[in-house]
Amino acid sequence: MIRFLTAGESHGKALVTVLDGVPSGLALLVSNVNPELKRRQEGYGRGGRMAIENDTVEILSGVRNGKTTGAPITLLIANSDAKNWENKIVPPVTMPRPGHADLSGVLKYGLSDIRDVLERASARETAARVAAGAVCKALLKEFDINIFGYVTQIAGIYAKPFVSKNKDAVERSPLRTTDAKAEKLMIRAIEKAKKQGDSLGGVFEVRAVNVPPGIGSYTQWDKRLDARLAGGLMSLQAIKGVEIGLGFEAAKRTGSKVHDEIYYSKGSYFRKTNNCGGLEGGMSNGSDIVIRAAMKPIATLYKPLNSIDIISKKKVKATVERSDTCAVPAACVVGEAIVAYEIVNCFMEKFGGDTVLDMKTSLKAYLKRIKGR
Ligand code: EPS
Repeated sequence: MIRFLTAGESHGKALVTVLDGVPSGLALLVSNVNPELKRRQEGYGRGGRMAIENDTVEILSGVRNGKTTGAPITLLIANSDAKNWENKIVPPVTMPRPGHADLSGVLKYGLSDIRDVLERASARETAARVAAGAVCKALLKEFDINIFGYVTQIAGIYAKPFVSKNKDAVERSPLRTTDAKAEKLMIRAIEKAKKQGDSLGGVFEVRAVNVPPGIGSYTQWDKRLDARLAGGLMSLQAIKGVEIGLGFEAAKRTGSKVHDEIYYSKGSYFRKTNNCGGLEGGMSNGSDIVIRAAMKPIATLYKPLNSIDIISKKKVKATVERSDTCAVPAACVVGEAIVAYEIVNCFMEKFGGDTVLDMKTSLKAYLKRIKGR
C-alpha cells in the first residue's frame, strides 16, 4: 500500500507531502512532478494567486541518484506568497462564507478566527496532492497505465464527448476541453460571472487507460475500486457528485441498454461498449476506467452572500477572500492525481512488491495466467 499525508497552510511557508510504501527502483525526478504542478495552476478563470506562484517541488527524502529507495518520499512545495504575509498584522476573519469550511471549522475546533480554518481548508492543499499523484502516475507508467482528464461541462455548457486523439488539444485548451464552440461560451460565462462577483462550477472526467482486469475486489466493501475512486474524488474540495460510466443515466435505462456485452478474440475478452466505465463488481474489467466529478461553484463570492458575524452574531455579508471565479480545469488535474493514487493502491494490493521489478514479474505472471482463459 502507498499511503500519503499532506501538511501546510495556504499562506504558510510550504506544502509538504509524505508518501510511504513506494517501491524501490522507480525513476523519480522533479521533472516528473513539476509539469503536473504547472498543469494544476492553469485554466481560464483562476484568481490572482496563480500569478504569484510558480509551483515547483523539492524532493527531500526517499530518492537517491534519481531512483526511489523504498524509504518514505518527502516532497516540498514552497509558497511564494508566504513572504507577503510575514510580519503583517492580519485582522481576524469573523464572517463565514456559505459553502466553505469556515463556520463548521470554527465550531469544531473551538476557534475564533476563521483564518485558522480557511488556511488549511483552502484548495491550495491540492498542490500537495498533485505532487503525490505525480509519483503514482510515474509508477503506473511503468506498467503502461495512463491517466488523463478533461472538462465536460462548465455552468451547464456541455463540451462534445472526448475522443482520445484530442489529448494534445486538451492540454492546449485553457479550459481542458476540445470543443472550441463550447469553450467560447464557457469563457463568456466565466467573464460574466466574474463581472457579477459570482463563481461557477462544472464537471470533469478522468480516464485511466490500460488497467488490467481484476484490479480491486468484490470480496469486501473496502476493496472495491469504484468505491475507492468515488471516495477519493469526493475528498477533493468543492466536489458534490461522482459518476462512473453512464452514472445516473443508467438508472433511467433498461438493463439491455446498459450492460456491455462480452466478446472473445485471440485469447482475450473484450466489450464493444463501455457503459460501466471499466468497472464491474468493484473491479476493473480491462476497458478504460471513466469517472466524472461535479464541482460546485467556489464558495468565495466577490458579491458576498448573507451570513452572521461569529462574534457579534449580527447579520453581515460573508467575508471576501481572494479566490478564483472558476477552477474546474485545475480540479480536473487534481482528479487525475486522486484517480492515480486509488488505482495504484489497488494495483499494489494485487501486484505489490518492494521493488518495481517484483511488481513487473507479478503482473507478467498474472497476464500469462489469464491469457486464453
Ligand atoms: C488556490 C489558492 C488559493 C485560492 C484557491 C485555490 O489562493 P489564495 O487564497 O491565496 O488566493 O486561489 O482557494 C480556494 C478556492 C479556496 O476556497 O480556498 C490553489 O492554489 O489552488
